[in-house]
Amino acid sequence: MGDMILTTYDWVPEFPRGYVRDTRVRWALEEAGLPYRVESTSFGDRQPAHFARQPFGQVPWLTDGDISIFESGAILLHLGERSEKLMPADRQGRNKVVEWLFAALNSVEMASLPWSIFQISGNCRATIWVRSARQSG
Ligand SMILES: N[C@@H](CCC(=O)N[C@@H](CS)C(=O)NCC(=O)O)C(=O)O
Repeated sequence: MGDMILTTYDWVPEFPRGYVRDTRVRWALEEAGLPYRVESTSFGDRQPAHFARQPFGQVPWLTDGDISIFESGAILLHLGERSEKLMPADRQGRNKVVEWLFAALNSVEMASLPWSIFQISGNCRATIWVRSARQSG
C-alpha cells in the first residue's frame, strides 16, 4: 500500500496560520508513524477537483489508496483504524477513542472556536457577555 496523501492549502492568511485543521491530522500521522506525504491545493482558486474531494471547498482531506476522506474527525477515525497506537482494537479502548473524538469536535471545538474568534477579532462585547454569564451563574 502506498503512502497516504494529506492535502491542505498552498497558502492561508496570517490569522489562521498554525491552526489549519491539517495540523491535527499531521499530529496523528506522526504519532502513529504512518507514512504520508503532503500535497497542496490552491486557497485562492478553488477548482471543481477540490470540491470533488471536499464538498465545502475546505481542507483537509486525506487520500489512502482508493479512499478519499474529508472532515478531520473522519480522517482521524480512519487513522485510528490504521494504527493501534491511536485506537486500541478492543471494544473498551475503541469506545474511549470515539467518545473523546466526538467530545473534541462537538463539545470542545464547538465552544472554543467562537471564543477564539471573538478574542482574535477583538469583539469585546462577546467577551463581556461570556464574563457576565459566568458571574451570574
Ligand atoms: N469540519 C471541517 C472543517 C474544515 C475547515 O473549516 N477548514 C478550514 C481550514 S481549518 C478551511 O478550509 N477554511 C477555508 C474556507 O472555509 O473557505 C473539518 O474538521 O475538516
